[in-house]
Amino acid sequence: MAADRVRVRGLSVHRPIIYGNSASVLTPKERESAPDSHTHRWTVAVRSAASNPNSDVVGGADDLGYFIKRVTFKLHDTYQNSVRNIDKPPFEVSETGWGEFEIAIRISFVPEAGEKQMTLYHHLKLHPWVEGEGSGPPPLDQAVKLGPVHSWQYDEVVFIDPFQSFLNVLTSYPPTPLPRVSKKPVPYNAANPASLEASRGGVPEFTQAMEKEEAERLEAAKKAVIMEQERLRLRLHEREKELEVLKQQLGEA
Ligand code: SLL
Repeated sequence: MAADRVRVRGLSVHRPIIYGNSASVLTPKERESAPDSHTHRWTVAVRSAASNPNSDVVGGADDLGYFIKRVTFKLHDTYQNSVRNIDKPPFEVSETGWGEFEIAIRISFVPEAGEKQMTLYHHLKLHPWVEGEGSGPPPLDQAVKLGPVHSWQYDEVVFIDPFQSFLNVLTSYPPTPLPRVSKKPVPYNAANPASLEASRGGVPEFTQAMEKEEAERLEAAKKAVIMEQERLRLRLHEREKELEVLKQQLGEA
């Protein structure tokens, strides 16, 4: 085996990413050139989690091309060429449309990584969050005032026991650190109407605090799953006992 195909055991290297979308209502002028039913312009993307401090873009401070070879976005079948392969950064697709749908995002890694593809799912979000369930999205004229909608998810690509050669690549591209504290504490679903400052140009940021919150959410979800499992196990047990009793009764009848 070539020396560089040796795995460095016991080591894992992670790279923070975000995936999701931003969306805004088409201006009257844009609507003239867009297909009739289209109401929104949107961009779905996979980016580095850290944002460029001098830009409004969510995430994307680092170019991920050193470990991502291709990102495939599978759009709704109502789109022409619904499978979009993006082979270089920025790994994103911009479109116009009228509806929300689930987008499968497949990340293929550079061959040196020796990693399998990874698939993420994102629900394209066009409409601002509104208070109260079942109230539906606000009308477009209101949505315009709320500003762009952002729906982003933080994640980490983890390379476990990386090849020595790939580890060298990874270490030569250290990720831009996430800010310790948010300069402008704006929730990342910046379209939350409760946070109007978000729509006045605040840029949602991913911070170490948010990373921690995400870990806590995962931990809580894990606990909930275990409890649910236990509950179902008990119920199954009870039903099995009931079944036994019924079988016996049948036998006696
Ligand atoms: C819905 N399940 O019914 C969703 C589907 C599809 C959205 C949404 C563009 C289509 C085109 C478009 O917005 N598709 O280009 O004609 O709400």
